[in-house]
Amino acid sequence: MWNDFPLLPDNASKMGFQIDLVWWFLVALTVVMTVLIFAAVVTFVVWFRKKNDGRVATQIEGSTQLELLWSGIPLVILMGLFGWGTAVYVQLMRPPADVMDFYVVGKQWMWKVQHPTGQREINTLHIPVNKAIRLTQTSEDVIHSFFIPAFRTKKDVVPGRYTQQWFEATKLGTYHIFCAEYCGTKHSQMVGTVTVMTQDDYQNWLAGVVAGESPEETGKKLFEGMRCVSCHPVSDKTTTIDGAPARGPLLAGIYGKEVALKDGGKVTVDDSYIRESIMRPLAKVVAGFEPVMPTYEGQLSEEQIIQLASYIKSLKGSEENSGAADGGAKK
Ligand SMILES: [Cu+2]
Repeated sequence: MWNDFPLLPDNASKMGFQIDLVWWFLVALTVVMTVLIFAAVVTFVVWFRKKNDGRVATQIEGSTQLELLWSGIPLVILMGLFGWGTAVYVQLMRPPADVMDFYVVGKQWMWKVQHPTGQREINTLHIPVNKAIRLTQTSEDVIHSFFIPAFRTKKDVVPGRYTQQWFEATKLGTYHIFCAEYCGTKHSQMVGTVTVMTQDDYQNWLAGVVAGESPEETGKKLFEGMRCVSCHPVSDKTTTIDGAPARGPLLAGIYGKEVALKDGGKVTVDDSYIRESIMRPLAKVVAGFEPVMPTYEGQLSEEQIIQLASYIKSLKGSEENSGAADGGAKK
């Protein structure tokens, strides 16, 4: 019967054990301290109960040794815990280089997922085992939170920005996806499953789903359809496809680089910056260009913005020209 109510959910991810260890240590520390404190309270209540035996209270002036001891020991334990927790957190924030990029869009009340190869699914997520998976997530309406208890990962899904989380499943099986941020009347039904498959099964699964286009391919079409190409060069040229001088920065090879801004600041080109530049182009104008780009707010869905960003990410610049877009800022 107790197996029906496990203390912790299944642990099916690479980081799960380390996260659990920190958690168990915290629980154990809390239990030990609580027991010690309550034992002391009860003992002293009984031991020092007022008795009519004529004893007079003595004044105690404090003890430097004791003070040092009961400040020093907790300091060491808590700083250790801080260092340990930080080390695990840093790993959780830094996916390995060969990570697979999935996109998640939350909306009331469903999860829309797109695979790197273009397949889409709703409220289910199929992934290969022993492969690092990164989710880039955003919301079409309110704040949601994408939570896979078995992987010990959870990250808020926020409208107007991208959040990311990564995990590597280590155990085949099907696990719960929950929305962990109250998001309206059907919040409790905003659930799904993640299915961890062998590499072969995953390939078969992909083959069985109508792939559609990859985010990059759709992004390319959008980029041309929305006439982004009439201002932004996409190959290593300083002119647009029409041969006119570029009114916007060269996009080839720009992803992941730091660019200098008109106002003297700097920004690293990532999905968030691309999103901001599409929706609020005047917020951070690249040095050397005029603030002439119109906003595309209301004209693109979150999925389309993700597709545009994936396309821009896929544009590789050649070495000698890759500094042209960023005014020579460091690579
Ligand atoms: Cu939700």
